[in-house]
Amino acid sequence: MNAADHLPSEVNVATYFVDRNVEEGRGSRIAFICLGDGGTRRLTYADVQDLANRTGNALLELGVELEDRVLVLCLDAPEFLGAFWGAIKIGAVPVPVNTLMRAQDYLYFLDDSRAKAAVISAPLLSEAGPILGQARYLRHVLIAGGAPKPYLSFEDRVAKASPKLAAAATSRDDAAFWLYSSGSTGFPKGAVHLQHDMVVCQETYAKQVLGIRPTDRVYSAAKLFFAYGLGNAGYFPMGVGAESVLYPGRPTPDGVFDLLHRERPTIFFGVPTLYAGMLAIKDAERRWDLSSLRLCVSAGEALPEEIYTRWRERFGVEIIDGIGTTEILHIFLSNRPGAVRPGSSGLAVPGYEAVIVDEAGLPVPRGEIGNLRVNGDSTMAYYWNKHEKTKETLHGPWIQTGDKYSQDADGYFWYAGRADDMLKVGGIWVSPVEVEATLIKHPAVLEAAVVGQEDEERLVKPKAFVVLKEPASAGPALADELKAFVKDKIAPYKYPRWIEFVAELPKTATGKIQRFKLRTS
Ligand code: 3UK
Repeated sequence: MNAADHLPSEVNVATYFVDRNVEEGRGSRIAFICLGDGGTRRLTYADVQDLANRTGNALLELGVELEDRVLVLCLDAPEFLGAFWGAIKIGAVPVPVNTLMRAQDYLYFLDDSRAKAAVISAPLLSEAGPILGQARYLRHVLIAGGAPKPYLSFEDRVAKASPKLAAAATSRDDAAFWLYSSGSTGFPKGAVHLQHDMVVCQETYAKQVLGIRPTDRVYSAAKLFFAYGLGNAGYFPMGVGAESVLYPGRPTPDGVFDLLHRERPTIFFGVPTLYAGMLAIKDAERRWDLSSLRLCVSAGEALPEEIYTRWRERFGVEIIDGIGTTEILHIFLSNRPGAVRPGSSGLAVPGYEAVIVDEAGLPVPRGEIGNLRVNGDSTMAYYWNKHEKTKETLHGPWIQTGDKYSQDADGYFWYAGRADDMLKVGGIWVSPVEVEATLIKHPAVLEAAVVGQEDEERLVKPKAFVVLKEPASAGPALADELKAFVKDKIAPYKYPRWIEFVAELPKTATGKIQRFKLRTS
């Protein structure tokens, strides 16, 4: 799908996803069911419009202007919706960021994006608070859910702001929002998405693969700050006036079963690690009623065939595996409901083309492994301030995803690993280089190499090979200490699940660690 053929040149995407629901008579329908410690809050489509308008006006009053970035460090709660859609409606650019990161990561996001304002959920302030004073361009911080001094209260500002707001006259090709994507080396890259990108994902994957409709109620365990969750729980249901259940807490297997049982969604979006964790619960199919589900979706990393089969046997519903990236915004290769080829990533989503190319960019013969390239109109415009990375990634209308793939005789795509050393752990990026750099900070460690290793569910987790300064100190106690050390220093999900002490690491003649020699899977 080419957005230019479907959208007028002047578009503000908040009008499409927020205002249109009210204009078309869906104002009194439920849009979001926001679960939380203080009870459940239901927002109608009119409430979402009111919240977006007021938040947009509150940002305008603080001096946020067209094209200014607004950091969105929010849980899956109303403030995310207000900040995201309010910023877009005034032509500013929301930048949702991962709520599992550490203070130094937030300082980088703030300085790299030059965000003038930030909206932060109160529980995340303990991590981000210490660096807010150091951010060079940040002028205003709105805290939702209780603002300690000197911060502004999101709720107070929003309550006082006008509920009337005309959308800024942005073009179809103006920046609408950014999402950060991590690489194996260097800092995360801000993928700049345009006003039309969410509309493209809505019209292609959401409508044509999921067949999303107004009677659906969705729940996504992947949070709104991920490109995956933003579509699943945010703009997909909004695009058709459906309902979305938002839960601000951590999605544990038990907790998710409870939620599915109680809230009765029709579509559930998860990641393979979560499906594996849920399958590990004995008698789950007798303890919880999942009969409301018409579809389950998996993305973030490849879904092993075994998980697909066991889930269908026990819960009677299929898991549709599809691959998406932050740069392409959502899923572009996917299985189809009723026509799943277990273990594969399926076929190209209508509106996208995919090819597998060699190192010279030429198509490889059918059946051979090569680099995946995708052509579709939801692809980012570029990486912010990362011109070289942009050129390596974008090739005219095509984007190289960094994945190795092959295609079978029927055209199905099969994942064959990454072209770089990056790991997907529970659907979230882990850079081996960052974990190694952290391990080396421990006084006992001389050198470290981190690779992916499959666990008993065939899902990849980080494993560290460590050379000690004093080899005699090797043992389970030191291994535990190193794991805790990494958890304390960087985002905890990145810690190595296994540590193997070795005498030396395989290296090239120039001293570069050969991670591929340490990989067993
Ligand atoms: C890997 C998969 C095999 C692959 C995402 C759905 O995961 C998303 O975006 P990210 O930018 O990561 C992208 C990378 O993750 N991957 C994702 N899904 C699969 N590998 N099978 C899969 N089904 O390496 C890809 O390049 O975090 C997922 C929707 C939107 C997204 N952004």
